[in-house]
Amino acid sequence: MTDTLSAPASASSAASKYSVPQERRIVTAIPGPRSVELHKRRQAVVPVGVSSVLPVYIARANGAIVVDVDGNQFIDLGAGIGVTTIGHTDAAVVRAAHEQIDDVLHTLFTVTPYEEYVRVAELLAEHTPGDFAKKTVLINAGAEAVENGVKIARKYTGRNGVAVLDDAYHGRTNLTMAMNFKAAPYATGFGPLAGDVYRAPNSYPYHDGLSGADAAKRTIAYLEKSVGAEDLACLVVEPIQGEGGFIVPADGFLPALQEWCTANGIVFIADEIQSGLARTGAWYASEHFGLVPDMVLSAKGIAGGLPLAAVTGRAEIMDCAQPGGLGGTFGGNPVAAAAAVAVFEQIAAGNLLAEATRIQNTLVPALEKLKQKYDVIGDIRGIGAMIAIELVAPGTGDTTKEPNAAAVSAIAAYAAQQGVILLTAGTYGNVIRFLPSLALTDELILDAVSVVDDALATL
Ligand code: PLZ
Repeated sequence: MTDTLSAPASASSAASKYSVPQERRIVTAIPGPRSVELHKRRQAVVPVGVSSVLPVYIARANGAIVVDVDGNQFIDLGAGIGVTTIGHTDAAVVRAAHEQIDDVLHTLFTVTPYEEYVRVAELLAEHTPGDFAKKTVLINAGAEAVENGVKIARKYTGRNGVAVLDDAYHGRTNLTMAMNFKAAPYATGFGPLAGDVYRAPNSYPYHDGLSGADAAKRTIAYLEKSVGAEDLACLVVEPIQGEGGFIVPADGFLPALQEWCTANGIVFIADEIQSGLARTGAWYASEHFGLVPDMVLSAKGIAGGLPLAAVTGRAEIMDCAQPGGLGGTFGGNPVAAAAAVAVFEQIAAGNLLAEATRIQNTLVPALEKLKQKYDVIGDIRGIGAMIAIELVAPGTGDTTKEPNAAAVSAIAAYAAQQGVILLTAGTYGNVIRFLPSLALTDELILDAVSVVDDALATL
């Protein structure tokens, strides 16, 4: 267990607490010689299906900076796809994990339990939206949280149907690959896919121009016609879609869907695996939309980089599963759970929700300036430390908004050479997402945006 806290992790106020200087520094070609060597070894023993965005091999990471084996320092605007939300190797998280390692590494909670699991469940009950009794099952990864959420919703409702939205991403397991919008690369050739999954139209304001109410009407009409509410166990939504390209739905869209779910006995599940845990300036992004989901799925940032995921839901729903029906060998591992407790404590003690808002307030105006200069930037959107730009073909921003995936690839490649790690996203691969850790200083934000500016200028 974590006991005492160190100084709060306020990024802007205490730069000196970092063990790695918070600056980018490129000292070799990218990738450097040692990375090239490691990549050769990897290619002999790791299948091509496991690809890497940038084949630089990382030796150390701290705050918002990763250091590769050749000594290059990168500004990390991906945070391991939204995992190291409170910063790489946050001191309090590392200390909590170390202490736990000395005490006990594993018992299996379903054989002989331990306090850390219970504490994480208490913290999730406290910080997920909704003022009612909640219970949590801990598992290892996001996809497993989705699997468990669906399985519990099916048992609770006695129904089979699972509704998801266009542009959604929910994982790489058999059920979740059927829930993703994109077949390639996630499902191509990996069938047969799970049945009883129904995909419905989304709210994507930049492209559909619909109000939230109209978009919800369309989604609901589609589901009522193509499945029927009485056959749906759950509707699973990402409050802000992650892999889909940080799509923020129009106001009122999600609350209307939730209202329809409640009226029809459908479990409303918020997949907050990417959007949750302080990412958007709230504990959970659902709060921005006034949503109180029946079930909330957490993973990624919850344990500061250790593997942990959670399904938190209304007690009466969660308790429908029979004893022995939920679990798994490593679910809620003591070290991961102790790290998660420290993450929750650091977010509260360091007022880190405000850091996400600070990042938005620095990053968005800087991107707006780029949008004035370059007409390939069609849209800037997102909340907190979850901001994206959508790139369109020149001259189409006010008309057809043609996806410009080539520009995205060129910008990401250029940025990597200059020491900035950028993640791409979007159904058409034409979105750059800024998903940094909350430790990212304003100085680093402006430095990274200047690199993106240069990249755009070279297009
Ligand atoms: N739900 C909303 O974002 C994971 C995928 C990385 P796991 N997104 C990153 C990759 O290429 O595999 C994600 C998500 C949302 C579910 C998941 C799945 O979480 O921990 O990767 O299983």
